[in-house]
Amino acid sequence: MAAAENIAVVTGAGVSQESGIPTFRGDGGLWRSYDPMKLATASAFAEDPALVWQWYDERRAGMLAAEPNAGHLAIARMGRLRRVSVATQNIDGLHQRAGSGRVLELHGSMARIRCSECGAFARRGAGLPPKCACGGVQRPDVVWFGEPLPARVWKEAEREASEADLMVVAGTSLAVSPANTLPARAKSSGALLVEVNPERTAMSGIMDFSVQESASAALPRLLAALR
Ligand code: BJW
Ligand code: ZN
Repeated sequence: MAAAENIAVVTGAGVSQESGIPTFRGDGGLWRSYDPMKLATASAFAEDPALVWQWYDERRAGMLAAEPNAGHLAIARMGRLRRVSVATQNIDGLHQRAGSGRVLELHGSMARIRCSECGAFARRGAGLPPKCACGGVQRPDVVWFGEPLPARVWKEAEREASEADLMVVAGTSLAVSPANTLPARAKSSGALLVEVNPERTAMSGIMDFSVQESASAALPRLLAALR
């Protein structure tokens, strides 16, 4: 690991769990009595945009109140020792707030809002659901099931995975594609794969090392190993 020059980090909801942000799957994976897997879809939004907005409003409040944890900070510090990219599935902005420079937001950001009709990025309009100046309904600039990832961001993430000599996969169940194809891509280009997750995942089998610990415990130790 210490010999690695290019490090591609891939993260998911688990890295923010210790900042108090609930993960999608597993414990605490329900919002009121709704299944987030059903809310994070374009069809849920089309059916009941106000409900989906309430979910995002609550989560945004939690994300703004949260602070980066020792895991986010360790990843940011890796960026001072090596060339590091962070492809995150999270929309919470905590990697950037921790100081990571090259963050690829695969599933968008809760900080941006765009119109579902004309595509304009704007401040949040009035009402629930909020409306754009064109009269269209505004939506969070995030990626729901069935929607493509932002093309440029995805291309960059693929390139980083192919060029990495070490990939660190932290806090993701790797249940969602295409983000979950990045480890196999890195491995086929010769990267060492290290997973940080208290649980085994669908892809623990292809990892060179599975560190079964929380992000805030394991990532500072990986940082120390690079020093
Ligand atoms: C800790 C920890 C600690 C806990 N420390 N670890 C069949 C039908 C329909 C679609 C599909 C299908 N089969 C495949 C698909 C494609 C689909 C998909 O993958 N579905 C699967 C569920 C089956 N994917 C898509 O639709 C994607 N788009 C796509 O494929 O487009 C193709 C296309 C091309 C051209 C035109 C049109 C389309 C889009 C996926 C978008 C996912 N969106 C969400 C919401 C984002 C916005 C938001 O946040 O609200 O992304 S869903 C949700 O899952 C969110 C997450 O980013 C994503 C991944 O979850 P993540 O981060 O892995 O979290 P968890 O909760 O699953 O795991 C947490 C982990 O942390 C666990 O393992 C814990 O153990 C661990 N943990 N505490 C470290 N302290
Ligand atoms: Zn509009």
